Amino acid sequence: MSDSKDRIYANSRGAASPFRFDERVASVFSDMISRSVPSYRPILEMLPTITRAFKKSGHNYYDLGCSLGAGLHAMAEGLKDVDMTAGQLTKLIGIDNSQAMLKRARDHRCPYQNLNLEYIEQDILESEIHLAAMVLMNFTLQFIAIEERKALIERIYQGLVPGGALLLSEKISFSDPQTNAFLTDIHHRFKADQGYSQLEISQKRDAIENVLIPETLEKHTERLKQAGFTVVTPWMQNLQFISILAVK
Ligand code: GEK
Repeated sequence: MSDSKDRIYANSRGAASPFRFDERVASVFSDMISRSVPSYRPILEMLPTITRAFKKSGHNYYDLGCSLGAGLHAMAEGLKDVDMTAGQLTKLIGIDNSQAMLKRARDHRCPYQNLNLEYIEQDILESEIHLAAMVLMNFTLQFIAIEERKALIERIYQGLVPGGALLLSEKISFSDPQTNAFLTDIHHRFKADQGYSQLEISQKRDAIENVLIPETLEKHTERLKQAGFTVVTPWMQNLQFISILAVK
């Protein structure tokens, strides 16, 4: 996994071109997301424990929008002592439509023999999800067009076995503009504390606008409940970055 430093927005770029998950971003992605999303590392740290709570041998574990595979490897850590049932491997499947991300993800080998790790280059709107004990969408739904989100969540629900879980992390918005303004200000201060300049912060904000579309927690909760999830609860929040556990 790369630990190159993110300097993509360090120099003035004129008019912002929209943010893309290309080779440049993939090469600094670990550093970029860790210094931009305050709950990213704590979520990965808890993932092995959460995955163990949904451990089922011979079932599938998906990471939709897996980027470099950090979430998939954290799930593998939680499943490292899973039993093999009649030779049936527990499968971990990472899906992403960025070739640059997957090229790097594939270089990172899984150390556990009882697990089968596989990466698929595909649009998650077209991916097949079946016999899933757990589906992770760690900051990916926010990049999917709003009108596509309901069908995707319903498809994930259909692909999960009863008792299976969706772990959904998202940047959220708030219906109250003052709350939005305060948290945005604190988030920009967090990024400055992580070493980003004001130019980097404002150029990244312009590039990501219209690419990352946040929704409110209420909207996410309503959609998940409508899809059929019985338990829907936030389990982690730091500023506007939230992670929700939804159980079928
Ligand atoms: C992590 N989960 O490190 N189909 C497939 N992949 C997509 C699509 C799509 N339609 N849209 C976006 N992506 C990761 C971090 S990053 C979050 C996830 C961020 C992919 C995109 O290529 C990128 O790799 C990922 O979703 C979003 O835990 O950058 O804020």
